[in-house]
Amino acid sequence: MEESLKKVADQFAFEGEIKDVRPLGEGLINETFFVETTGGRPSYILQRKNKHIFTDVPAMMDNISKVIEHIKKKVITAGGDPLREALTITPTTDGKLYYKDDKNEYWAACLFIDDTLAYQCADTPGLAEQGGKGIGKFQAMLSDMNEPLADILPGFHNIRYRFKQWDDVLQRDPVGRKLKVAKEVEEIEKRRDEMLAFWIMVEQGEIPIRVTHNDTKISNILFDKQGNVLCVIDLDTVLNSTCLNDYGDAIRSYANAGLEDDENLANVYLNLPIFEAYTKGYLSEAKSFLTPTEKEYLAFSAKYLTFEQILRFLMDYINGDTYYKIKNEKHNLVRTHAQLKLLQSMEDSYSDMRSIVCKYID
Ligand code: GN1
Ligand code: MG
Repeated sequence: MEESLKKVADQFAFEGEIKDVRPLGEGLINETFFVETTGGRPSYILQRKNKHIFTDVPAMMDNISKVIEHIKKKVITAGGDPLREALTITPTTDGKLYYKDDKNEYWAACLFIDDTLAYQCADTPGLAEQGGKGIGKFQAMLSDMNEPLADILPGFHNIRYRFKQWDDVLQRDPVGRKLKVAKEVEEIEKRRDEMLAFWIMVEQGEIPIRVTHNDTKISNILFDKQGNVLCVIDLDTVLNSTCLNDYGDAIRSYANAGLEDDENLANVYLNLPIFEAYTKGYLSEAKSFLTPTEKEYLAFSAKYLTFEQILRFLMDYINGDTYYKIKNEKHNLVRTHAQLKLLQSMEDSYSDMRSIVCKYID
């Protein structure tokens, strides 16, 4: 184990002696490590938060802590296990929610939940249904949380804000890639009005603002070994936004028959049985609190979030790969193409998607 990592880990109130600290996971933003301790003590997750993206880590950790506290109360009232059905932040030895090191990097830690599984794709409808239940339940537990959260990522799923960034990057074209992606740019532009029209409904209050997760891909849910959903993880992006973001982003991830960055586009399409299973699970928990307008826009939100992700990947490519971690210089372009293929497949299946949602609304 790296000496510098051990030094950081020593700042946290971990039980037992630290035996090893090693890299874990596939996040596109933060650096994540697994902390193993001795003597049958718990393991932990240690993360270096990306301070260029999360510019106010103290406010982010405060949001996470408030959300966790609210969820734990609900779990306890329902007779569940608050250490397994919710994340638990491990503070520093001086009781803080994060540690700032001598290079001004921010670190945070939480308890590792044993005997759990995380997935990169939803192989079976059963798993997708459980994932949908997990997000529906997460939102339901937070539906009476009135305390506002700090807006640590302004405009995160706001397409008006994203188009502002997009117009700026296209105008600057800092690494001269714009002309090479003229066709892809055109795919964004031809959907601009349709996507903005949805966000106007949010701005006008026709779609309510709630407490939401905002990064609901399948790898952000833990399942137990029987395949039941246990708990939602990666709470960095908990914000006040629309529930439709969470549903749409989850469909983008669960119901993609291929990978987010699949190089073989033949693998990528909307898997309707998985879409149906996720929707069934989600609505079994969420239909009691969603408004008729939210229900009406569920299918659209899958297109919206997939579109937004295409825009973000392509914008990062044009901008010279400053946001997402990449494995090679074409990576953001490969991601763009895979997500565009998924969006086209959703557009082809849109009337089926709407009929499926209708089946589970009441
Ligand atoms: C990022 O780092 P990770 O994997 O949790 C991103 C999400 C994207 C996702 C795409 C703060 O999430 O918005 O949907 O990559 N998070 C941030 O896989 O930008
Ligand atoms: Mg995340």
